[in-house]
Amino acid sequence: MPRQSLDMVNEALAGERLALARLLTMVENDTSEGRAALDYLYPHTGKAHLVGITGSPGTGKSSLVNQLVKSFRSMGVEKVAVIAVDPSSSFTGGALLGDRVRMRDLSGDSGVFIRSMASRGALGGISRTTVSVAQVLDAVGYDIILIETVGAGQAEVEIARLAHTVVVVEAPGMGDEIQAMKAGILESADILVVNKCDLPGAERTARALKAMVEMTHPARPGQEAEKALWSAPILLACSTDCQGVDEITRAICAHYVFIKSSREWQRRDYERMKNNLDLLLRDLLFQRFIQRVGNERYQQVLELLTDRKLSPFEALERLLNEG
Ligand SMILES: Nc1nc2c(ncn2[C@@H]2O[C@H](COP(=O)(O)OP(=O)(O)OP(=O)(O)O)[C@@H](O)[C@H]2O)c(=O)[nH]1
Ligand SMILES: [Mg+2]
Repeated sequence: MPRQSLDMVNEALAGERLALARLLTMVENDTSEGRAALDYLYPHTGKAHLVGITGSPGTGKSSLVNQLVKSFRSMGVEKVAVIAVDPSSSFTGGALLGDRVRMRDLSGDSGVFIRSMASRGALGGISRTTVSVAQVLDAVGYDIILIETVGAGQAEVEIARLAHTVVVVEAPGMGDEIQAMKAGILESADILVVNKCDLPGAERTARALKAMVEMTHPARPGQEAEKALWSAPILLACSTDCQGVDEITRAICAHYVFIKSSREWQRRDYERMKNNLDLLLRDLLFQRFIQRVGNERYQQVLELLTDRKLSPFEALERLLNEG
């Protein structure tokens, strides 16, 4: 690693915020220095509790994250980091700015570090760069890392693969039944929050969720023992006036204790590492393959495919024969 990068990494390890921010940019841009820094830092990872906060747009995730950070800090957690993954920002930048403003009241706290990042857009892009950024924050000593993503279908699944604890945030009056039908979300939720409980219909949403959870998590015989022991609590909160926030913090801590005392922590770590390695491998093999075949040839075959002159399997066969 170049001397300059090594200095930056060591400064970040020593708690220098500017060095950390620069390091994260390198890692996010996936530069060779960024990769070398991650290699160097990797032995320091594995301690942080990664908490995913997901849910439909506008349910109040950022507001809640803001309150959760304060709650963790007042409980005595020394270092809390936030990664706000914002798919919409690549188009407008607006939502990102909103988050910055909302989180401004945390910026005076030296125990808090906030990182907003635009998702890469590419398949698996959210998780790959987010995994790396989380690893850096873990390595430099952040105890809890809250990762906010907007739940747009695939994102919940990705966040579930990324985090130790998944908090799904819903809000009343957003088509409860339809929302709850997104069973994939409920499958991956460790904690469910009905935020905006100051608005009418919160209790009804909570009941609808409860019914859905009972349907998707029936206590089946033969189910993994660890899974059967944790049933996702459904908590009401109002993040604009702090109501119910400490209960969520406590539930997150209780889930931490649960996964640490069972085999869940290792299982999730393994899943996370495997998923990340598979993504890296797929990316690399694809890139190598395209290099060998040539992008032009790839486009030609793609055109034959779209013109219905080749079927997908025939296209595959042709590329493989040439690669
Ligand atoms: N009434 C009420 N409004 C809330 C509450 N929490 C957040 N809001 C408002 O809901 C709007 C969206 O809040 P955000 O925290 O940005 O929601 P988000 O889920 O992060 O939004 P995206 O990141 O864009 O998906 C804002 O206008 C908040 O002020 C709440 O508990 N009650
Ligand atoms: Mg947000």
